[in-house]
Amino acid sequence: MGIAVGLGKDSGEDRLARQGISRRNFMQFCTAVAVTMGMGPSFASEVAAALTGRRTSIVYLHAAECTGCSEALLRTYKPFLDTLILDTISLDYHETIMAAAGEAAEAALEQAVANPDGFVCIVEGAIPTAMDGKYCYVGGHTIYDTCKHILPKAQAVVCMGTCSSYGGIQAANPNLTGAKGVNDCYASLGVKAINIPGCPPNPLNLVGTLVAFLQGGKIDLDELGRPTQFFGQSVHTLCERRKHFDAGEFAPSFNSEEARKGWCLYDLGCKGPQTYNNCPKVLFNETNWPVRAGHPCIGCSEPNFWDELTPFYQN
Ligand code: FSX
Ligand code: SF4
Ligand code: F3S
Repeated sequence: MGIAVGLGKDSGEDRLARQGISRRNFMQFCTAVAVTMGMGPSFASEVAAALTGRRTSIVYLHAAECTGCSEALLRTYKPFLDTLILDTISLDYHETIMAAAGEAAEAALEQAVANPDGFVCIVEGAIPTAMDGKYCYVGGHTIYDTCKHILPKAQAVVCMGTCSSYGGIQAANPNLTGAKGVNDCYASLGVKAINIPGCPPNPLNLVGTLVAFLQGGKIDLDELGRPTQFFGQSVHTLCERRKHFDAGEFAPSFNSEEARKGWCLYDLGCKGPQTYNNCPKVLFNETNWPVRAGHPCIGCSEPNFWDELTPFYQN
């Protein structure tokens, strides 16, 4: 299977080859993205074309968070997702992984935002709004102000994780910092962020969203701002333990033979029926997902799950 575009000088494929990513591995990854997007494997060549075409400038901002979202993005078992991301997009500003620091980092941000070809802004973490946003300063500015200036200029804003999407744990009761999600904070400025919730979110949902953006198609969002192609079905609908739920077979404890045999974890607190995400289909690191590993879904991609879906466990 060939890569349709970007084969000129310093093409995406050249850049990947320099990083030791074979075409075979790359196409395997593109197939995983295609399947995540709900398309057949033949769509992989279009994913490859999108990822190896023009390098889109990305400004990646960190607000109030645990950085687990970036960890999920960079700690994939296939060695190449981080390389792929860094080499197929132009990650012009990312506070946790860029080499620049201090004034050089500030200059990198200004330069990226002034890019005449535009930029996509990814936000990770909630926006503290109490006390004029003083709970989160980066480079001498509150993240509230930084986002206020930058997000309206972006071609697209993507929220990576539940915190930037809806506030996450920072917004949990009593929410002393007044933490909010991006759309809650900036909708009045015309910002309409695409939300990729999950704590952490699945990196393939982010890559799939970027591919859809690069292809220029319309991204259908649900009423919570989530792309329906990734968040249109409940965890419960996609769950491999579902046949046991339907048969009334519920594991009595985490350590039971029934839990090991794959019986449903509903009686142990599983929130799969209230949670919309594609974890059972996409898996993390193409390896596993919470319920298969014997852990109930805690609803980590739903707004207010820390307050509304607790206690996470019943026993
Ligand atoms: Fe939130 Fe991301 Fe959870 Fe953590 O930064 S979605 S606390 S995994 O890392 O923002
Ligand atoms: Fe639904 Fe959870 Fe049972 Fe799976 S384990 S079938 S998601 S209740
Ligand atoms: Fe989160 Fe539930 Fe998936 S806890 S990772 S949405 S299985």
